[in-house]
Amino acid sequence: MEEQRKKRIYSGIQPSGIITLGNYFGAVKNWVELQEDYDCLFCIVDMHALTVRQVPADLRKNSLSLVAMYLACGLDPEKNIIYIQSHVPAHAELNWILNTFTYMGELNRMTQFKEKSQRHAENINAGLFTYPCLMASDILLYQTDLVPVGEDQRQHIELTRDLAVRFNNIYGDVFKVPEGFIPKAGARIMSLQEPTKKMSKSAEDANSYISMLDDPRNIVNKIKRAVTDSEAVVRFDPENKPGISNLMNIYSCITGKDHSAIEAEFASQGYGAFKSTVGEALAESVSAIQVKYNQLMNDKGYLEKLISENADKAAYIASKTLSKVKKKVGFLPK
Ligand code: ATP
Ligand code: LTN
Repeated sequence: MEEQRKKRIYSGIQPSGIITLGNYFGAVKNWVELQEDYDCLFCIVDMHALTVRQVPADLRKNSLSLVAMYLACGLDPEKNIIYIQSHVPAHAELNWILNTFTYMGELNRMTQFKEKSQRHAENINAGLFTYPCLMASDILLYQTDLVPVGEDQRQHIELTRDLAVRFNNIYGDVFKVPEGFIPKAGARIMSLQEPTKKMSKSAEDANSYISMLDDPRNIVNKIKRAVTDSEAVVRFDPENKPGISNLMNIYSCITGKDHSAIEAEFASQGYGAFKSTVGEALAESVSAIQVKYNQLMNDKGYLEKLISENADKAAYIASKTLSKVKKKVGFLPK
């Protein structure tokens, strides 16, 4: 029997800082689990990162660092195409075309746009507004089946699906209509200081997030300082106890234990003991990743060669979809 082609996965992270525990549990950890069964592309979306002003040297540094982090977390560079978005011009080209198929009203509804325009009131640029069109281009260029992301990206995936269907209805079957894949645990890790907001790598207060490169002692301290409540009972109740529930989610992601098992484990203990256990467990798993990360960062030549080769592989796949699209919309062949 003919072997069936594996389904394709596509996902990406912005090199807008060092990735946090939220990016790890919401995205990368799941990619690692899925990589065996799918044909995967994992992108460093540097063009998306430009929607917020970046220091050029830092953007370069963060981009290469994110490549190393992907590998350190367990993505296999032989099995997956790990590459930099700006190395493949097809993303920008499809983005333009999809802009012309997206309505202002659709983009106006995006909660990420609303949230980021509040946070960056001095720079509400057109790129921030059309950000979801570029994300749709990333996904649709590769005829993606599945997009593993955190909960905050659900709305963008819906828009991507709408655009694919809209385009296909006019021009025939050009794009595969992708599905989102949002994990059960870890899809929304919250800020340690304001547990009703999501943890974000570009937040101002470094105590609000745990960076994957934080010193292990600092991780333990940040968890100790995490905002909780005064009830002193370890109980899962995101509405009334967002801080404790967030720490329970984090602990659940590390250990695989469910909420009721965690409640039982800490039934007769206060928050102090619970926080130390979570902090220590976290510090241990993050420092194992850091050891690999540091080794990889000592061989920048290897990382640069990898992304250069992978850009060619990605560009080849992307070019097939892009040529089809150009033909359909009526561009004259060269
Ligand atoms: P920024 O702060 O620069 O906006 P971010 O930390 O929100 O960045 P992204 O690069 O936008 O991260 O997201 C990369 C991936 O991580 C996406 O799949 C996103 O859904 C996931 N993710 C981001 N934050 C969290 C979180 N707090 N919990 C779970 N998943 C998250
Ligand atoms: N918008 C995403 C990052 C992103 C992405 C993608 C995720 C850009 N392109 C394609 C999945 C597939 C975010 O997390 N902010």
